[in-house]
Amino acid sequence: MKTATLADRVLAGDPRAIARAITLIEDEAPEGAELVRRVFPQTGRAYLIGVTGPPGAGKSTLVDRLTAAIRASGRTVGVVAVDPTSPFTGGAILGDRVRMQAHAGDTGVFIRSMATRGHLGGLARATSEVALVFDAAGKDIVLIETVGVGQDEVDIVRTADVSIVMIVPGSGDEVQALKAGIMEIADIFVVNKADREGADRAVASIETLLSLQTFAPGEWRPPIVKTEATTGKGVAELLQEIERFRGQSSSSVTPTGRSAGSQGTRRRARAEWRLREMLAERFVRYVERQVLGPGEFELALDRIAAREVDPYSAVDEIFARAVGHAEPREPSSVLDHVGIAVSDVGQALAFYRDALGLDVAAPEEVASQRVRAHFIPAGEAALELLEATTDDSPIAKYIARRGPGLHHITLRVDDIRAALARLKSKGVRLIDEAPRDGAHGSLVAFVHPSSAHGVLVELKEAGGRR
Ligand SMILES: Nc1nc2c(ncn2[C@@H]2O[C@H](COP(=O)(O)OP(=O)(O)OP(=O)(O)O)[C@@H](O)[C@H]2O)c(=O)[nH]1
Ligand SMILES: [Mg+2]
Repeated sequence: MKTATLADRVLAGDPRAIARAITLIEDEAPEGAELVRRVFPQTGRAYLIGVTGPPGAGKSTLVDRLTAAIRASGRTVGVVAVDPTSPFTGGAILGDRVRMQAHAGDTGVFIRSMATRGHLGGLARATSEVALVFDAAGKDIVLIETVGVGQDEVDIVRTADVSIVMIVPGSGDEVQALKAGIMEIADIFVVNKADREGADRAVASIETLLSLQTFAPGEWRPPIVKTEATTGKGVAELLQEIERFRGQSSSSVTPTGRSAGSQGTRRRARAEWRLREMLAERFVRYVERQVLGPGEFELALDRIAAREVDPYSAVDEIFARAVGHAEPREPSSVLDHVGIAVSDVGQALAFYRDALGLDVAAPEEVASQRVRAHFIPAGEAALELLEATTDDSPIAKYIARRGPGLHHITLRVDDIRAALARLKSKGVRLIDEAPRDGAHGSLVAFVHPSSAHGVLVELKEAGGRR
């Protein structure tokens, strides 16, 4: 009943209810979850703008400027800043007060900082839930400010409707941003503190990085906007680019990869990330409380630390106890076909086709190998009769050395590169270190018979997937 009232008040845009709701979410209180459940159907209207960049880049200053500019256009704003400030200095709260004063008396703006403490991996979720509350409360635009360090922060910004990556001149940040993998998430670059020396150099270095990529016609190419957040210079232009991106992404229906993903794609990504995280958390909590006895989790940690058990086996065991059976394993490789070298194809066909009654497909000439291959489907797999077409064919040489018979077996794998890497790490001798092109767009590679107990093993990744 209480939550119902709170939800109603949030939906009505009551600032005190919004503040209360955010606190519940921050505290990871069950009422917070209940509230999200209630308001969720009323959300999906707000536009999320993520701003990230190195500490002190001027994110808060810029977000303030954007807030004022957006307010000037008559729209309402919610701001959530994920503040890296130590919880002990109370910097986040202090910052809020200062910032709130700038918009004092304006009920169209709500600003809230979240300390990074206490959200073990749940920071991204907590932030997205705060955004949901703003959305439910009718805020048109939600601005999210995070420092661009750590996966959580990057995730937060990545799944915003538009991601703004901020860089400041002359501190080598351009390179740092690249390292942090932040470059890829930028829909718009901002070079802030443009009043400083080196702003054009920073723009040029981003340009250089962009020029290394190809953009399809019509694909969004991240623009670079120079700003001076302290004076507000460039903010109008930034807002224009945001609107331009919004226009383009809401109209594009097909996700074409990088940054050009439509708004729907972003929202789906946000939903996926939220669902996965919540599911994982719920499952782990269930395991800890319902499956494991008191102290068992800690015991498992001790045993792993002492190398008495490896983490994979520990997970296997706990998983099996939780769901009542072991996780069914996907077969990592399946038999595709068995290659048989034949010296007299007429006699071979007389046996396989006429005596055994198998169907033989029309032969296929493989010029590069100087062989003719007759495929004989046999259940899930097939037999492949290999007939030399010239005297110097590998099959002719094989028969001369060892006589007709089993030539190779072919195993189909999901990911041939991963399979080769695994084999190599186990000291297996490979004929092909890298896959080469096989028939029908497949990729193939051979394992040396000396490592496969006298059998030539071919690995094959079926074509058509990449
Ligand atoms: N010269 C100059 N200083 C700026 C500009 N923008 C912001 N600053 C200053 O840079 C400092 C940091 O600004 P903030 O907005 O707090 O930076 P931030 O990125 O939010 O910092 P954290 O949240 O602590 O990571 C402040 O002293 C700002 O006044 C600018 O365009 N030019
Ligand atoms: Mg800040």
